[in-house]
Amino acid sequence: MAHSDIGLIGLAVMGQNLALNIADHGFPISVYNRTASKTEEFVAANPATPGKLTGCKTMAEFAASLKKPRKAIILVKAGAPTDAVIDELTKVFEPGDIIIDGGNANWNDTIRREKELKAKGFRFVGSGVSGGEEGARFGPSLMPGGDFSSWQEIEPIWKAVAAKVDAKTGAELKGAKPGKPVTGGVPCAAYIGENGAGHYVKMVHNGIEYGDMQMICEAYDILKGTLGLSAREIGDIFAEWNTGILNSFLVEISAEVLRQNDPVTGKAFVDIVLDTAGNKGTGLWTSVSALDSGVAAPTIAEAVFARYISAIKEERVAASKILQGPAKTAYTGDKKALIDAVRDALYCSKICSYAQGFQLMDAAQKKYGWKLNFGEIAQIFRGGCIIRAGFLQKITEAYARDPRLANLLLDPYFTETVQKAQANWRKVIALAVTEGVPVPTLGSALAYYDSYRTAVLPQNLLQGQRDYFGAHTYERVDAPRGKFFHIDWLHPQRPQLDA
Ligand code: NBP
Repeated sequence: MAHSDIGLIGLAVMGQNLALNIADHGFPISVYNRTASKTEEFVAANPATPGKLTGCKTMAEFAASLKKPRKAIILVKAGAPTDAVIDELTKVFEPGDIIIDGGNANWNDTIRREKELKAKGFRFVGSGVSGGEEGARFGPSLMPGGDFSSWQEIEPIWKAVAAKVDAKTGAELKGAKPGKPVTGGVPCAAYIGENGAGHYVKMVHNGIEYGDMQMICEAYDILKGTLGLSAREIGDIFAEWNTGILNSFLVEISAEVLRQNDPVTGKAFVDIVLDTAGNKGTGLWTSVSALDSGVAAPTIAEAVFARYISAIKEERVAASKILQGPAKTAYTGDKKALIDAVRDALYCSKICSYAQGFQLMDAAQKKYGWKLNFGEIAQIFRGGCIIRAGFLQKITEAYARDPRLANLLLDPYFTETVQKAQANWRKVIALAVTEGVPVPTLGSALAYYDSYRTAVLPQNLLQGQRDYFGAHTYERVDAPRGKFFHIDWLHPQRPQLDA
């Protein structure tokens, strides 16, 4: 029997599409699903893929069908199901074989699994897979982390199936069809780092995605709330923005969603969608990681909170009958100028949100000893994934200019862009606040920018408060950093050096 190059476990949406993508690139692949009927149906529905699809009824059959060292991708629900599948694989695999988790695992789980599997002689890769169903089918963004020798084994497959971008412009190469994948270009797949690095970067990608989505929603809300524009009119504005610096998958699909009519009532589709958002937890993980790491990522966290507050619909409806906002006023200024200002506010806020995400990854690499290549990470985000956007090329270029850039805002391109656009950004936030339109992410991004660019923040007073009630000590502007003082608040004329 001819052996498969690789195997895949878990034939739900992601697994089926990734398996077909791998097979389309000519790699023979074995597939296994806990519910065997799904395997049979899947193989029967795809009889003539360029790389042979082999359906397996048992784990033992699956292991026996693979070339050695065996490679298996797990695409099942994250958490306990992934542990269960790993456990079963270790019973049929041999030391040296490679187990790859392509699910949305928490990076801490990936670090734990890698350690446990290494002790048993297995190699483990935690690979972020971004792009949803379509990305998995025609080119996802892939963020593998783990043992480097495993990466060398899977690299040809990862680079073949990943999305591709133009080497110069960074634009995604499109047009893949079943059996006809795109060729050429730079693959959106690169080794990220050891153990949990791939899943960590994928998680931050998702946190950034939360921020992008919410910021676009706030831009829509401002245009609706201040100019009274219809969903279709805002859709047209977004479609135009998508041809410029805001060019991105999320702006593109937002335009389409806004221009869509509800098939039942004929009304604008968004006007019949209930305004309560769910989440699957990766934005929460990103925010918790930021808080744990002592990194300011307020825009990403605000995007998570915005979903939470949206979810308490009944409470908000009740509150809306009690709590008054400002009286609505008709906008009397230049409408075109305001639309341009909202575009600028969105772009500046996006820069701040990404600056936060990249600072978070920087803190993680220091904590875990990873060596992250931020220019390459921005390049990987350019194709296949949900946050793909023209502006990521600017990030790649910024890190090419300075791989140790402390904050994206300090790169000359971003410094100048925000400098030029900040008057518009401030005008939009001021208008939103005056009109009572909530802008948690756009507003927090501006507060982040103002905090980051401010040499003296009011935390001098805060340290005074802390020293007063808790003897937490303070540093002085006229003493070296690291020397701590305390005032005896009962006799405040006698400052003391804290021992
Ligand atoms: P799901 O996350 O819905 O998982 C369904 C699969 O898990 C089925 O194949 C199911 O088998 C299998 N499974 C479960 Br549940 N418990 C199992 C167990 N104890 N042992 C063996 N198999 C088990 O699938 P998905 O939406 O395709 O996502 C797969 C992974 O990819 C997840 O980690 C997800 O977070 C991640 N991801 C998803 C997306 C997306 O857009 N959906 C994007 C990026 C990453 P069964 O058929 O026997 O029930």
